[in-house]
Amino acid sequence: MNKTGFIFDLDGVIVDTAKYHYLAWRNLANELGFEFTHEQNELFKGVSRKRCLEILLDIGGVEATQEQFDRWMVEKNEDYLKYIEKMNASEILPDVPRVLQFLKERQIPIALGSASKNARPILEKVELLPYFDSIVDGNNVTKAKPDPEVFLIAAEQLAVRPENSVVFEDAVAGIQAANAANMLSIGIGDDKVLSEAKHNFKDFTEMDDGFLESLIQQGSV
Ligand code: B16
Ligand code: MG
Repeated sequence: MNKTGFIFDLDGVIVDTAKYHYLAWRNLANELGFEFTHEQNELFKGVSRKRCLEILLDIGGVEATQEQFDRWMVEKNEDYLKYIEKMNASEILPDVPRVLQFLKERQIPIALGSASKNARPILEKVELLPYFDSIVDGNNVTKAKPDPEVFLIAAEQLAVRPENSVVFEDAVAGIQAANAANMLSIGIGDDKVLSEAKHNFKDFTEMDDGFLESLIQQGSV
């Protein structure tokens, strides 16, 4: 019998840290003399910090030396961490604890698969860390989503096969990574944006226990 494993993205699936990333990137853009809009922030979802800064500097038409680039990466993250510091369990997205609890009660292995290098402190802040059997984040990968690396490592750590893994993702690159890993991709958010996902939900409130049970069964044959 093959076990099913569940892999959760962090930002946009478990918590909405995109708003804090936005504030920190906007502060940096303003300091460099240009505007950064909510719409532009959409391009940053699921994208590594380094790639985000490259895109930001492109938007502003700013050329940076390596030393400036490195300094702005640190500056943005220090600013972001000031917002994260104030987070608590009230910021968990709707019904995430119900789903985690449902899986935990059935002893289903659970991993995090995130691009963020701040994943662990965020999970600690919102008191969800104990649910996770494995954390794979920006500190453990060499290739960013849509490369499947992050999810393949997560499945390996859970000792489940990729084809028996379920991935919850809010970013196009994340859905592509899950599909490339031969996992079952579930889009959380706008189904038009996440049209490559196998299933789509606006959020976890739309996902009932029967559906979760069917996901568990898909790997256990
Ligand atoms: P950090 P996810 C991603 O998280 C965010 O969506 C993305 O906007 C961010 O740039 C990236 O993490 C890196 O985050 O600066 O904290 O290392 O959606 O993959 O959980
Ligand atoms: Mg995300």
